[in-house]
Amino acid sequence: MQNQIIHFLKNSQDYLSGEQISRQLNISRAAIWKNIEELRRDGYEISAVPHLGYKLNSIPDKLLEREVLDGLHTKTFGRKYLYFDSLTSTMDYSFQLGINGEPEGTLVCAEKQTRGRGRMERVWESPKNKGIYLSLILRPRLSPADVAKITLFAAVGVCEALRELTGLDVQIKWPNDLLIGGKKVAGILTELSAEMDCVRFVVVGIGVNVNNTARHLPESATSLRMESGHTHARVKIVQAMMLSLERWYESLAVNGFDPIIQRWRDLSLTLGKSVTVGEIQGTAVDLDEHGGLIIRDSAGQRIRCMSGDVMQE
Ligand code: BT5
Repeated sequence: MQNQIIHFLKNSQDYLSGEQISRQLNISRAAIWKNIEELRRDGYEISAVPHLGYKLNSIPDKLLEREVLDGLHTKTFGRKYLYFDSLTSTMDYSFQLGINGEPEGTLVCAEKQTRGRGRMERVWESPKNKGIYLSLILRPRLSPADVAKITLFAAVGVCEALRELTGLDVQIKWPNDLLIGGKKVAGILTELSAEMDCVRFVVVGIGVNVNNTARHLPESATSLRMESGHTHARVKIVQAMMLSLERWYESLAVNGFDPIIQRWRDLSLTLGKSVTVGEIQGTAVDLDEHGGLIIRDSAGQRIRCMSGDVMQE
């Protein structure tokens, strides 16, 4: 009912009388009032003037389910949406959902994380209402050895969505960083539950710095706001990321991994650069068919890395 009331109010330039709403939705004036109160508690600013009715003045800057689903053009990704004011980490919550059999495409989102994490239990700064912190459950038909592909697929999907929506030059640093001007704007974390030869489910965690200021970020990081000079609607970014991810995921099932690798190469900040990954030093020359990074060392040998932190020029 609240969704319908908000829908009416959004589509009305002027005041909408209680009588109009009541007639269209077939509910009492008292019920309208009760729902309006609940919407206000969610943060919608709605003015009520006697004899005129209701008017929507502002929508809260929150990733509420009704806002994310309104304008989400996916088939499955994000259609089941679980929203929290605060979680320790969207990864922990989603992993439990995965174990409980939650379907592919289920999306978990939190306004802040108290123990947001990166790889190897590193901290992911997750200040309230500033960034996007979400986890998506997938059930790909992949062997555990191929799970690096999921990180690359997600990097391509998120990178494209951010580029299209903001016009900023977002690039991918192997394997899981998205950078603008050499600073990290988003990170991806892939965790899986698997048996010997098949993946049960994967949780793809995505953190994007959207409206953060430098005060809320490590020095090596940036945000969409810091790069563009203005704030961004986080709801639109979640919607665009889900659509882009779903398209690339469908492509992965139908066309295999090659189109993703090709797109990854275009968006890559790593290929062609001098890099160091652990003990290995050389030039990053390509990705292999499993998503590993191929480095050519000074002796001309091609070495494959499947994980690690890349230090690059
Ligand atoms: C990542 O790890 O880049 C993966 C980050 C994934 C975060 C999402 S948020 C939703 C979901 N729930 C979670 O708990 N996690 C996922 P890694 O490559 O290990 O990078 C971590 C490093 O990035 C840290 O050690 C810091 O140096 C830096 N860092 C921390 N917070 C950052 C931020 N907000 N922006 C940019 N860099 C950050």
